Amino acid sequence: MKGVFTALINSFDEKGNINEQGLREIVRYNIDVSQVDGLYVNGSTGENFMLSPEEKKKVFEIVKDEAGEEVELIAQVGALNIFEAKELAAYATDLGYGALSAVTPFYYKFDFEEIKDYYNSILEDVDNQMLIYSIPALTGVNMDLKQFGELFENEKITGVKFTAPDFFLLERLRHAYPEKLIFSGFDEMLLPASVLGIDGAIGSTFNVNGRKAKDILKAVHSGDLNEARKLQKESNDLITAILGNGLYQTIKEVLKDKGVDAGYCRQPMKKPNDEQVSGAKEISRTFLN
Ligand code: NAY
Repeated sequence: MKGVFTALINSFDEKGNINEQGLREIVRYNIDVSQVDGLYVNGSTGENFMLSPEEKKKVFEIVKDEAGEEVELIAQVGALNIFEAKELAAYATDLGYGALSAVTPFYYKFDFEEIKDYYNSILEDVDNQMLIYSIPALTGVNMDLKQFGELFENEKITGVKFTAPDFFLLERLRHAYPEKLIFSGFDEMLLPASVLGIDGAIGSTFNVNGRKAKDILKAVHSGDLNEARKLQKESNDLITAILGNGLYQTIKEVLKDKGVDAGYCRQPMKKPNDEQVSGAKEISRTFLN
């Protein structure tokens, strides 16, 4: 479980139903063209929190069927309904997912004891490893070094997907828990995170820019920081353009420009307007040739 993992985008048809063929094509593009080391399935980028439990299972199934053993697979199973989270954890484990991940419980202001209980409960009946999915900007849940340490006391919790621009905490975590896996979650900050010794990265833009992300990690590991800076600058030009044109819509439209049936987002996310469609085509041709 190391390297560059794509936070897999999902494909829906115009009515919002899962587009199985499109999802398969997205998986293939990530493996064959973006050449990532693994896929993070049913995360934020997969529009997970707008899916029913049955749809989440269907996505786990399709992705596993298409990817087989070609790349590592992480199943994001976090849900406010603890029974659902446990069921999804068992389901993905039976399918052969190499790791689970669960977003910190959100919306209600759960205290830390409740958060700890959530992770321990998800894991109690399942034989798999878990990466905590920490994304304070979207969940409002900020955990400190000591709290991560308490969660890590459960041996099945083998690491964290760290989606926060907090390099102080990232360094402290790396230093305090050298045996735990740390995946950084902001693609635009891959270089500074990798200098601090992360094990890998999980990101949305790797759907289309996975190879360059791998090259950034390679450059850092070989000590070529000038090359790493150049590649991060190029990636950030792309990421700036994607964010300015609408994140998920643009990734899908870029994939379509590459011949992948990436479909649409699910309501309440909007369909892209004409300007976004042409903007995405330009991004595809300017930055991703
Ligand atoms: C997920 O579960 O899909 C992720 O967390 C992916 C991580 C992304 N974070 C968010 C908030 O979307 O890849 C990043 C992000 O899209 C990228 O860095 C651009 O800001």
